[in-house]
Amino acid sequence: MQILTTNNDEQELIERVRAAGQEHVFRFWDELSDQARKSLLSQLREIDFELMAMLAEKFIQSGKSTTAKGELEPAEFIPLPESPDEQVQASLAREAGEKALTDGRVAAFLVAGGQGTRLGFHGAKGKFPISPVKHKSLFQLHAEKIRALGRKYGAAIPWYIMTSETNHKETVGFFEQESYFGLKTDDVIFFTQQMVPALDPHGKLILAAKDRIFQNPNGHGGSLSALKHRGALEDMRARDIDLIFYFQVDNVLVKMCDPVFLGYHVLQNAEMSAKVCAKSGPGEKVGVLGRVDGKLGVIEYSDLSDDEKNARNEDGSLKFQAGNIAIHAFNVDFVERENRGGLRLPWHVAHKKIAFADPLGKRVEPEAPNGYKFETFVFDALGDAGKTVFLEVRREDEFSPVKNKTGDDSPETARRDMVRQYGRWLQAAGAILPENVDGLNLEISPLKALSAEEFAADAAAIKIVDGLYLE
Ligand code: UD2
Repeated sequence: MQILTTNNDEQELIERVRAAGQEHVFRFWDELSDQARKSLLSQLREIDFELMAMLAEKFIQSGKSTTAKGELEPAEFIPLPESPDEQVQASLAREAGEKALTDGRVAAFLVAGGQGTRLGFHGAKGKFPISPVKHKSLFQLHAEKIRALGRKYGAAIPWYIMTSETNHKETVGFFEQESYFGLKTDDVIFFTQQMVPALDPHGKLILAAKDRIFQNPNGHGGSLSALKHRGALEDMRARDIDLIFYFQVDNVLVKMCDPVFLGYHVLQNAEMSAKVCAKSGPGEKVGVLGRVDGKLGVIEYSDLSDDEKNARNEDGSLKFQAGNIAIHAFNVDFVERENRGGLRLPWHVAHKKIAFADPLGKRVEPEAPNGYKFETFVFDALGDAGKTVFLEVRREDEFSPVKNKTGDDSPETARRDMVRQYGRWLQAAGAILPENVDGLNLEISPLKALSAEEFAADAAAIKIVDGLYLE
């Protein structure tokens, strides 16, 4: 096929595409308007063809569609504080974390570039209305926690939000529409992550439409390069911030910028840290923090054999028990270093159904997986950190993600877990509630209290919603 443009740059790009064996993306060239041609070329300009060739070779041509499993070992973590000494350590950590917050050294960082396909919600996942009474969105809950912390510590906590091309406009538009939920607009900074094309079983790019190549966000690992390349690290330095609290959009119980966690991270001179929750049982489908061939990281659920899943320590706890709840602390310097010479996180592959344009340009929804999507994962950076802290926290206080439409990790379980948390706070403050609060409709705004202690300290000021009876 002869494709000519009058522009030298464009001609050179077309030659590059051809040399990479991807000429088929011009299949509809003759039918495309000038604008559609420009759009196709601008997508192609951003594609790293060397990377795509490497991914095709590594994951498709070699016939290995999964990452090889190495020698697996569990990782050590700081357990929930029980002994007096552990409690002293935890309160020292809290002090150090609170000092970092008061000194304005901390930024909140939300990764919200994913597509949320499992939830079946059309739109940016953070817009999902989730709170039990007021139906506040995930974004609003996170925003109010950040506002409350800023107020409490008397220092701004800038909030960096990573989106992707799939939801950037919609996300920013939502914040504008909601007046940034009362946050200062200067303190909410949006930026996009990069996209990466998927490949078909022959290593070819997939046309999603006549003028569009199918691409997906490059995984939450892409947040580490986006922080650098979209100018967020520079912005943090200008604000004298050196600590980043990383969280995911779907966790309704996230303990925002938890001072105890940040404090352990600071006191132990860690570079990247993670929170863990004990797995609910051998079958729970979460990744566990551990070592793969000696290197710290997350062991995917699917990489553990049944024997490994069921293996127990002497005290009866699971050998691989440190469930990853995707909450991290990073030093700004560490993220900078990870980017030196280009981010080198390993790629992961998933065999997926990808809608494509047939030879007539008509969109086809395949019935079986027809392509390979690639992503990098943020936790793969753990092994690069000089020092890490893994801190165990209580699931009921800190982790309830909204991932699926129904069943586990769904809006229903997230609301249930919120109501249970508010119920515990109310009970601790002296409210008389039935033992099982699941049928109740409770909500406490993060602007009123962020913890049981704060709630109890100010219980009189709390407005109880939905007819809850207090004696
Ligand atoms: C992740 C972890 C899992 C466990 C769980 C906790 C992986 C592979 N697994 O599962 O071990 O810790 O979370 O909730 O990570 N995102 C982006 N850009 C992307 C992809 C994702 O910003 O390109 C964001 C997404 O918006 C969400 C978060 O990352 O906030 C989690 O993404 P996910 O839903 O794909 O991860 P999941 O549930 O498979």
